[in-house]
Amino acid sequence: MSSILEILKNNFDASFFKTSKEDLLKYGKDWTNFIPPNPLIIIFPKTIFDVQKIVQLANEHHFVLVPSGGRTGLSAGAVAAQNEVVVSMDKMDKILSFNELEQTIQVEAGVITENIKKIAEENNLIFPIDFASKGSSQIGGNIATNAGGIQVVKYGLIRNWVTGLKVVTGRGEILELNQGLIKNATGYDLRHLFIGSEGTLGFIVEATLQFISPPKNKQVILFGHPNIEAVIKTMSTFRKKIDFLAFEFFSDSCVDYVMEHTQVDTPLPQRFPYYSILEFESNDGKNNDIVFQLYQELYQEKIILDDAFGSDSISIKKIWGYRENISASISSFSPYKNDLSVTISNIHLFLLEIEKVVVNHYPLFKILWYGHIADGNLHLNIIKSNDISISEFEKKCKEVNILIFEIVQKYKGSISAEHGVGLLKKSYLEYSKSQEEIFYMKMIKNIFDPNHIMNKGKIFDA
Ligand code: S2G
Ligand code: ZN
Repeated sequence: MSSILEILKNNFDASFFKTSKEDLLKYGKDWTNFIPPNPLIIIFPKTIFDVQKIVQLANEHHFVLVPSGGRTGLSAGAVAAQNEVVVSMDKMDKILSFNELEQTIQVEAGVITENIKKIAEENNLIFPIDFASKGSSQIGGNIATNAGGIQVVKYGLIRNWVTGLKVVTGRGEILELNQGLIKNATGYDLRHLFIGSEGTLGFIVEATLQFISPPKNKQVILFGHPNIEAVIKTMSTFRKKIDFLAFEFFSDSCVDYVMEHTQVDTPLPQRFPYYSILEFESNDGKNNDIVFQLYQELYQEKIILDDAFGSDSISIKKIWGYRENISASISSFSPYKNDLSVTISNIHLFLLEIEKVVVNHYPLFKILWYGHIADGNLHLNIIKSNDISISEFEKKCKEVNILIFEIVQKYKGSISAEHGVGLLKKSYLEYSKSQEEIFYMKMIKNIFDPNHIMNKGKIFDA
């Protein structure tokens, strides 16, 4: 290890490094809590050529690099537990250009997501990727995990909004992928291999991102429901008649945490087992009429039991707060997270089957359901009861994971809908990917990173 430090310090001056115990702990991990960080050193490249030099040294001297962005990951994709060299993009945070005609922005990988969204809004546009961690996540990490968030049902995943990508491959080559073109039919689109690659093929160092005109006159309604079937029935009823911007759900068990953490009152005068949030454009009131008529039908059928409507920014923010603040409100309780997805028609039976398994095995644990139900994506968070230790809790959760993932496999679902595989979900990959698919992924890894210096051990053991 000392020779690696020597090699790095012979090539970069002290301003490039952080080595204190606090910094090693801080930069050696992400938002996951179950794997202790143990990095060798943290290095902060300032240019693409610094990144290229680091990759070349890693190949020559065979040491592993862990790319690090905003460190908001939830599958330990940015955890350095094996004395790796963490390469933080914090100092590669320049906004390079904004193209008014193309409505695109060119940024370095270390730019904070929210700053990109602000620049779009300053130009009367939006960057249509929205999630709770946007204030600390970096765009490079969002792209490396193909981030989603609450507007995927309308705008898709970040993959749809990356028109150009500059990368340093695991071989140390700089590739400029797609150069911002809308159309480019010249063979394999390598950009899409790097999007979602979790830092295992190389470093994302720059991106060209597409902005779009904002929706007009957003309307938001929070509904109270008797059960999950009612949530699904509400989603499918509205989906048939309007092109909504978002449809999210959460169980009542989430509400206590959000009320405690954000000091808000109850979402509705009465508490209900489930809630959903519908966001849509008014469309000169036409959609409001449709929604109101459908609401009345669903209310008659007791599918919807109550509602709270928001059309001004304050009420919209308050309503979204019940959903967007769940993750932050529960994080201090070290929840065991599962981020699952199935096709939409399977959600109802899938959720009920998982809930049955979880309740049978976790009678004392709190079960929190929330997520992007219109994408088929459910976030299952288990909160530990006070009667057992964290390690006992994690052991029990891992035991039940097998039963949960068998149900995922039965419904041909995904063991990780949007948070990536990283280290936490690696041992369950086969529940969602065939042996043949994993073989091809490993072959692709060998092409871009033949010496396995890039985030070794993440997603799979190459
Ligand atoms: C969400 C955020 C991370 C979490 O709230 O949609 O993806 O807590 C999550 O699961
Ligand atoms: Zn999510």
